Amino acid sequence: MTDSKMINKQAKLPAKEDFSEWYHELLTMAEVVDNRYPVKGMCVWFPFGYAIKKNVYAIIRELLDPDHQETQFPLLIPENEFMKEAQHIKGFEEEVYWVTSGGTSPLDVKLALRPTSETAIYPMFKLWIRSHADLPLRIYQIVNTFRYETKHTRPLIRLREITSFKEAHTVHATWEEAAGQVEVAIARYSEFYRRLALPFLVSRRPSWDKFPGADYTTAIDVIMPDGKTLQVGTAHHLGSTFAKTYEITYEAENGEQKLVSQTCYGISERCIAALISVHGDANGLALPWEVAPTQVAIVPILLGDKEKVLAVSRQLQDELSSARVRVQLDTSDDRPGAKFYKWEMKGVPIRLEVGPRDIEKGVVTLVRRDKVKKTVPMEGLVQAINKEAEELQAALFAKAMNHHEAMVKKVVSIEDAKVQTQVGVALVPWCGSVECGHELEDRVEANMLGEPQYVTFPEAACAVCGKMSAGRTYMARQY
Ligand code: 5CA
Ligand code: ZN
Repeated sequence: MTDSKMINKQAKLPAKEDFSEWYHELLTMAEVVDNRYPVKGMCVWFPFGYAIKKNVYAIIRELLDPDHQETQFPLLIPENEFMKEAQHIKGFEEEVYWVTSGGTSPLDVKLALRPTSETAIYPMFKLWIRSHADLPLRIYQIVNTFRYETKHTRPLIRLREITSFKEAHTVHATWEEAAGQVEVAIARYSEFYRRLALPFLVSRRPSWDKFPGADYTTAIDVIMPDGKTLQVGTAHHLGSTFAKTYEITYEAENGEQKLVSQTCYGISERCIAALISVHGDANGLALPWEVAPTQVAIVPILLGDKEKVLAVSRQLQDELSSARVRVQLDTSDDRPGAKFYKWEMKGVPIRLEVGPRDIEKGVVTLVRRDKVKKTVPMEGLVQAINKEAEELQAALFAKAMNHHEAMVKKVVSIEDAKVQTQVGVALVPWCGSVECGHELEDRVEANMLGEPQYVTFPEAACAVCGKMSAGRTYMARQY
């Protein structure tokens, strides 16, 4: 099923140290996405990659569904609605694809392909929201969006068609309540990335890098193997900017008409880019149990009584699938070595090898994707596998966390920040002024991710002006 004949299986993966090449090759060899589609910035999901995506987005849905409603809005946005919010237009106008004709007839009103859906959704919010009883309102959709990106495009990382844009939009009676929702969003995203065993940074983007139209933006970044950061989620406090533009008001309990406060927060398939990049290794993908399309691969070692080996393998397969484990029995003609290689490439968390001698002893050989190898009794196999899956999750996280921690260094000067951002993330004392911020970015030649959230620091001298403050900023080269 996942063993398609689309790709040459003999090829060897480049070293992970050559991150960019490794990443591109791996996406093809493991059959995640095919980048050969003849439109720049648009990729095809292989069925196997799509299965990973479904499992990953099932977690997002599970985390949002208790208090958000899933919905779907149209892809096309009329020019007059799109052009209403000035800051938003300024942020996106160079990135919008336009539909200008229907067949051979020019359209009266041009239609934008959504780069994100504020301007599609908020005119409808105006119609939906009447009174305080309609608030808070929390919706989300998972859709494709289009951005005419001019920076170098990369599969899953910088796309012109983002196929899996999860955007949540919430509406509140007060600014404070909306601020609380931003915290909720970050908490949900944090839980999401923990379940993917991925460490991350949370920071408040500097004012010049916030979402167009937002009061502020809080972002989540993952540190990639090459030390550059990937923004894998953002939550924006929109204040009443869009409420003013789209006249979204509600009747308060005292009868007064008031402007709403809003938030929006988004995640794209960049989360899968991070998952692949952080956990993958020289042998291919390494997928956390929860998102692996195949969780256990059984490889029969066909020596001696082959029928017996196959029969026992099938029995184990049945036992595992009745325990809701996603299991595949590999009965292809490949030699065992080729099968091991293939399942490792696909990131399968656990491989079971079943041979005649094991059967005699009532055991199987269990090999985890992190190379831990054990002999386990067939009796109680399901429990043993669940335990190994948990340990593997912890091991993946610990390995990722080691890398993450090694990648972040505190520095005191611009020179040290410059050195550190060549290899990772620098934590730099910053007084918080816009002037010092710009000067930092210019002289360090890296981006400011902004102020770390949920941590405090002792006073230190701003790396630019020397003023003492408790302020800090992360700096990094960004994808
Ligand atoms: N409306 C808001 C919140 S839904 C919004 O559009 N925010 S955003 O512009 O920050 O995008 C949300 C997330 O999508 C980003 O944090 C980033 O992780 C991801 N993203 C943005 N542009 C791209 C792109 N070209 N390709 C892949 N992912 C992208
Ligand atoms: Zn300063």
